[in-house]
This record gives sequence, structure tokens and C-alpha cells, in this order.
Amino acid sequence: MARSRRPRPSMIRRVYPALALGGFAVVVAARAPELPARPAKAPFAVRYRNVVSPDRVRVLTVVPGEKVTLEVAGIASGSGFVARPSAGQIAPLGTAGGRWVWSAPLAPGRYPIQVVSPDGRDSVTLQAFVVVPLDGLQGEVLNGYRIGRYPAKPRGASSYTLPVGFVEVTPENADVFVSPHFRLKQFLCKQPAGSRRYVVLNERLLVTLEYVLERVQAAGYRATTFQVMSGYRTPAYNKAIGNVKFSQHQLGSAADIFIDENGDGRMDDLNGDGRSDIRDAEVLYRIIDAASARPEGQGLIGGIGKYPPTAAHGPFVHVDVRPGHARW
Ligand SMILES: [Ca+2]
Ligand SMILES: [Ca+2]
Ligand SMILES: [Zn+2]
Repeated sequence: MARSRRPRPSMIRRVYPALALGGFAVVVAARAPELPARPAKAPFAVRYRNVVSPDRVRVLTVVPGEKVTLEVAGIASGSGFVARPSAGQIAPLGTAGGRWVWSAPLAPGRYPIQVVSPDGRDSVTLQAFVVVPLDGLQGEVLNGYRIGRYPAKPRGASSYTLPVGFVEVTPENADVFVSPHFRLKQFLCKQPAGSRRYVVLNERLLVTLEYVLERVQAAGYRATTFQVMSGYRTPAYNKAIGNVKFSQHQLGSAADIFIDENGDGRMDDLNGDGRSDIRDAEVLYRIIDAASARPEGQGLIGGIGKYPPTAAHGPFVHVDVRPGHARW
């Protein structure tokens, strides 16, 4: 089966010569000039809750005043590591180093925390967001943004847990990276909105998307990121489009994705047959399914579904981080 292998000549990195800053030539990737030049992963991991990953940018959502344990992992000793919060209080845990409790501020907003290696050369940024708690939702609207009503948890459904709250998306924070290859705004619900918008983000979903992207690249396909056709869906929007009542999208735990390196807004021709159809979604689906079975993929991938194109959209793959295993 023919594949679009990387690198292809079209993926040329442009060099802007005269931008010499103190003698350094500035090199940027043509399609994503804002991405940092250094690798997406740090030589150490940071753990909080049930999330552990060396991604240099991570998302952390907390309720106002919440205390979260942060821990350096994946190396022999956490001694000498420093955690620098932009707000809130940080206190070391134990004497071995590399463990802290962060007490989040009370006001909703973004409060990045840097975890820096002993030599100061490596760091991981936790994009911490204090959310507007779910119980701050009065009726079905939050500050003019229509949320709708979360269905009560069905009995015995472990895969459905109500979100703790909402991240406010503003013009100032919409473009921030919540993982090395994904921005906050990519997960917004596709519903009409005024200036104040809200999103629910599952921290593990970002780790999963980064892992899947890595596996796609390892399989020889060109993918600098995924296009997120649908990330978070408010219950109001989910109902309006007639989706299942307990959709993982309402929890910020699912993304409908496709690869679009040629920028035509549609899944690329991954199997090289000259068409963009369900077979290309199947290529991506199989990679994600295989990724879920690998040791490092344990617990990262819950549901995977593949979808053919319609008049409204091209082919895509749904991936979510529900507990357990679902395939369709
Ligand atoms: Ca395309
Ligand atoms: Ca194809
Ligand atoms: Zn979906």
C-alpha cells in the first residue's frame, strides 16, 4: 500500500536569513512558525493526578483554591528541581526533592507553572487553569455562554463523570498551547458565542493526542498536528446535533480528528489511492488502535470510532479517554 512518507519536499523549512539576532539565524517551520524549536518532550516527566508525561507543555485544570500534588518522574532523583508558579502557593513535599503541593488561586484564569531541571536547561510548563466551577452554572447559561444541562449520571456508568468546571477562553489565552502541538482554542465548541466562551478539557486527552500524533509519525505519515473537527461540546450543542446523551465530547474527553497537511480542510490521502474517504480514516484508526495496545499506551485510549465523509465534513476518527475500551 502506498503511503505518503515523510519527509516530502513540500515540507521545506524556510530560513529567513537576514533576521540575525546577535548572530543567530532564525529558522522556522513553514506551516507552524510559532512552535518551539526544541523537542516537544523533556528528559523528565511531570506527574499530577493520573497524568504522567514528559510533554513540555501540559494542561492542568483545578477548582479555585484546590491543592494539587506535582511530582517529577521518569528520572532517578528529583533533587534540585524547582517549581515556579506564576500565582498561588507552592510548598515542597518531603525532603527528597521533586515533589510539591500547589495551592491554586481563587480567581478563575490561567496560571502557568514552570518545573525546571537542576541545571536550569530543561523545563516543563504546566498551563494551569482555575476553572469556573460547575456549581457556578446557574440555569443553562454561564456569563452569556450557553452550556445547557448535563444529564444526571446513569447508574453504574463509570465512564461518565461530570466535569469540575469550565475554562474561560479569552482573546488573550485562546492561542496558548495546552500541549506541544495543540492550542486551547482548537477544543472550543462549534456553537455561536459572544466574547466569553468556555471549554471543558480533560488533561489526559491532551496526553493521548500527543501520543497518537507520535505514533502516526512513527508509522511514516506526515502529520505536524491533528485538525480537531470537534472537541468539547456543550450539552446544549450536543443535543442540538442529535448526538448520544452521554457523549464523551461533553466531558472534554473526546476529539474528532483528521490529518490535513495540505491545508485543504479535509483528511489527507493517507493510503495514496488519490481519494479522501473512509479508507483514510481507517488508516488513522488502525494506527490509534495499535497504539492503544502498546505498553506506553496503556490507559491512554478508551474509545475509537471511524467515520465516512458526508456532505458536511470529510472522513475523520473519534478518539476518547473514557475508562475501558470501545471500538466502532
Ligand atoms: Ca487535506
Ligand atoms: Ca485515500
Ligand atoms: Zn466524536
